[in-house]
Amino acid sequence: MRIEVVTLFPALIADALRYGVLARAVERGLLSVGSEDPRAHTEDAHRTVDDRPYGGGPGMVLKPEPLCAAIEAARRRLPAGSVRVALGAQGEPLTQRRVASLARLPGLVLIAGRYEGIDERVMALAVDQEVSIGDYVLSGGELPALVLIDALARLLPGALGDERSSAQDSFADGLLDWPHYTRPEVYAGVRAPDVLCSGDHAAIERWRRKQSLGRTWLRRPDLFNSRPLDAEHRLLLAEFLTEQRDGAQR
Ligand code: 9D3
Repeated sequence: MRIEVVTLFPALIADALRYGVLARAVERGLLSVGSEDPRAHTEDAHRTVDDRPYGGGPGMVLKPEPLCAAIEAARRRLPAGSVRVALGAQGEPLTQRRVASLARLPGLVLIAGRYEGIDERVMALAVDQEVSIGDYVLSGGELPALVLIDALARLLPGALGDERSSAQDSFADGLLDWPHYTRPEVYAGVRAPDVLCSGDHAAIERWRRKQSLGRTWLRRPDLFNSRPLDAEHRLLLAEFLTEQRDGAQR
């Protein structure tokens, strides 16, 4: 997959690609990420990329001309069928479903906004979709672009190595992860659950599914809105809640 990031801070993008799964995906040729700086497309002496909002008010707005020129320059480096995605607080929420759908594309232009935002005519003329990473206020679209790139890279075949599969991820099946433990068996006076040390793989799998369901029920009940519980899940959840209550009394 080819990605071009339109950003006033290209170094921020390049630095983040030097670590972990992202670095490996780039090294293996599964992912390539370039950037395009709107400032390189200015023509005035001050290299102006922003201006005061029509109608007044605080903050600045990204000017259309340099931004559109940068988006076009980025797009010319990408294959046909590439999509332009702006990262913006007014966008549709980023979900695993959207990540999976974007991961099938040959190329993406990611447009990171700064200041109060992007001139709306750019949104209409040069952007295909706008995506937000959640309901909190950030200072620009670069970190959200990196969040999206990270989530995309994990879905590219070969990016994770053989031992892990993105199909096993939390959210891939709509539930939170189960709790994880490693050695020592007793830490700070707390034992790891016996079942995990038992070698009984069926029992371990059942325990993990129960924990996943229970945690999702307690922490993210909203995830069940689009995923009704079947009879087996209801049984596991009832067990979880009973064990939890008994544990709390001890
Ligand atoms: C007057 C209100 N504005 C400032 C408080 C709204 C506003 C403008 C620009 C809020 C955030 C931003 C910059 N944010 C992003 O570019 C952004 C973002 C975010 O803030 N939250 C979640 N996802 C994203 S994606 C891009």
